[in-house]
Amino acid sequence: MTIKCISSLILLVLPLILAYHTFAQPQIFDITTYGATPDTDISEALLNAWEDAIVSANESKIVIPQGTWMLSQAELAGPGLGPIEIENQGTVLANADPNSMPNPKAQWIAVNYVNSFTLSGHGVFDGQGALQAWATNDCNVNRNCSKLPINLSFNFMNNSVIQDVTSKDSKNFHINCLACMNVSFIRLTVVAPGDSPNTDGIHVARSTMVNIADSVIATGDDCVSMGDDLTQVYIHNVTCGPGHGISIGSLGRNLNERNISGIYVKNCSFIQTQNGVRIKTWPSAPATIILSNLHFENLIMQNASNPIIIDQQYCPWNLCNLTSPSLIEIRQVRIKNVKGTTSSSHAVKLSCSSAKPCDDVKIGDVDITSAKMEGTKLGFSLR
Ligand SMILES: *[C@@H]1O[C@H](CO)[C@@H](O)[C@H](O)[C@H]1NC(C)=O
Ligand SMILES: *[C@@H]1O[C@H](CO)[C@@H](O)[C@H](O)[C@H]1NC(C)=O
Ligand SMILES: *[C@@H]1O[C@H](CO)[C@@H](O)[C@H](O)[C@H]1NC(C)=O
Ligand SMILES: *[C@@H]1O[C@H](CO)[C@@H](O)[C@H](O)[C@H]1NC(C)=O
Ligand SMILES: *[C@@H]1O[C@H](CO)[C@@H](O)[C@H](O)[C@H]1NC(C)=O
Ligand SMILES: *[C@@H]1O[C@H](CO)[C@@H](O)[C@H](O)[C@H]1NC(C)=O
Ligand SMILES: *[C@@H]1O[C@H](CO)[C@@H](O)[C@H](O)[C@H]1NC(C)=O
Ligand SMILES: *[C@@H]1O[C@H](CO)[C@@H](O)[C@H](O)[C@H]1NC(C)=O
Ligand SMILES: *[C@@H]1O[C@H](CO)[C@@H](O)[C@H](O)[C@H]1NC(C)=O
Ligand SMILES: CC(=O)N[C@H]1CO[C@H](CO)[C@@H](O)[C@@H]1O
Repeated sequence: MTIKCISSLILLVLPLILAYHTFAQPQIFDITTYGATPDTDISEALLNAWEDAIVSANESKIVIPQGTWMLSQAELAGPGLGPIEIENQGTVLANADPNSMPNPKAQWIAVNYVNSFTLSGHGVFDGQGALQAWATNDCNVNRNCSKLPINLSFNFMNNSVIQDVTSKDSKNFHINCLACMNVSFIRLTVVAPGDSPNTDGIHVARSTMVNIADSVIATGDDCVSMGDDLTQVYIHNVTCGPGHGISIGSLGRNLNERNISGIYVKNCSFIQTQNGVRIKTWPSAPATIILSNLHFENLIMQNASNPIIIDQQYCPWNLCNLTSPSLIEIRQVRIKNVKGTTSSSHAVKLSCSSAKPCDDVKIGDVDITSAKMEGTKLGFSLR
């Protein structure tokens, strides 16, 4: 009786231990077992590994081993049955010529419709934008430009983490996150030269609960740019520079834009950047949305041109009509503890809309001095 009882207990517990064990050990999908070799395009091997991983109910891990790999393009779509990780230990190179990508209008690597996804490893995704693509990227001056691919594109993604990887020399935006919910970008390195066009570090829009933390972003455009329809965005301990700073906007040009609320930029440094934190909206533009609950705290500026700027007359290269003001309303802005130096003559520049004046803006403990005239403390520019 006792023996029978113990043995049935073992029979009951053993599968639980095995089940726990298989859950704790992810199933590995190494791209080299899918035929990836260093001198050929690994896109097919990666896609085949992905197809196997998403049908696995267990936790799965796709491994890109150490070495240099060529990847023409990959669109990895879920949903998967279980959590999926891609660990990049190597250097993944894009084709230098954007027109040699199978679909030049699509992203380089896109991961769409997944829940519980992790991108990890200390590898590099190298867009090789410098070789050919940047010369043709004129989206900064031409509204009708041909769009180059974004390097790493994450869309419709929930409860996921992108960590430790490096994105280098993207042909266009480095990383974007559209329609993401609870996605964290941690310990990333983004590098591109200060004069590379439109190479925004991380662009987020139409998302909620996005964390960007402990990252170093050096690029030719915004380090982080935020589009419309965002709530609960936390940007902590990001070092930006060179680059155009951390920006909300530009907004206003699209009538279907939606509100932004709850942006927290804290403990960030801006080194030789064009801006520190910036909110930019277009005049003579149709959108009437509200940007509220915006917090900028504990920021260090090292010769940033515009440490804090609200620019509701954002109109680069005269692409708009300044006579009709922006219709976007900015309210509940908190700016606290901003220190350092600027190359300009102001610490804070507020250029609010005459149609929708900024409301409830509180600024405290701003200590910015001129980088040119040492020790000269600077104040506000209001217009
Ligand atoms: C996946 O896990 C199940 C139990 O949870 C196990 O039976 C199966 O063998 C695992 N598959 C692989 C490929 O590890
Ligand atoms: C992400 O969450 C949203 C909202 O809960 C849900 O509609 C969507 O199906 C989820 N996506 C995935 C890929 O799980
Ligand atoms: C935009 O560019 C496309 C092709 O590149 C062209 O067909 C179209 O006419 C252009 N539109 C405008 C408004 O210039
Ligand atoms: C957010 O996602 C992480 C996994 O990346 C998960 O551990 C956490 O529970 C999620 N938070 C919420 C509120 O769903
Ligand atoms: C801030 O980020 C840097 C770069 O990733 C990291 O080395 C440092 O430890 C982080 N600081 C804190 C307080 O987490
Ligand atoms: C923006 O917020 C306002 C005030 O909360 C609300 O009335 C309006 O409908 C919102 N607009 C959109 C597009 O969600
Ligand atoms: C910012 O830094 C301060 C002091 O170094 C620290 O107390 C605080 O927890 C940090 N905040 C965030 C959100 O990292
Ligand atoms: C700008 O808009 C105003 C008022 O709508 C209009 O009178 C003017 O002609 C426009 N200017 C240009 C250059 O389009
Ligand atoms: C500050 O930045 C300006 C350009 O914005 C540059 O000309 C100047 O040399 C920089 N000064 C210092 C002290 O780095
Ligand atoms: C997103 C994106 O543009 N990534 C670029 C990253 O770099 C590769 C290589 O050039 C490009 O193809 C991608 O377009």
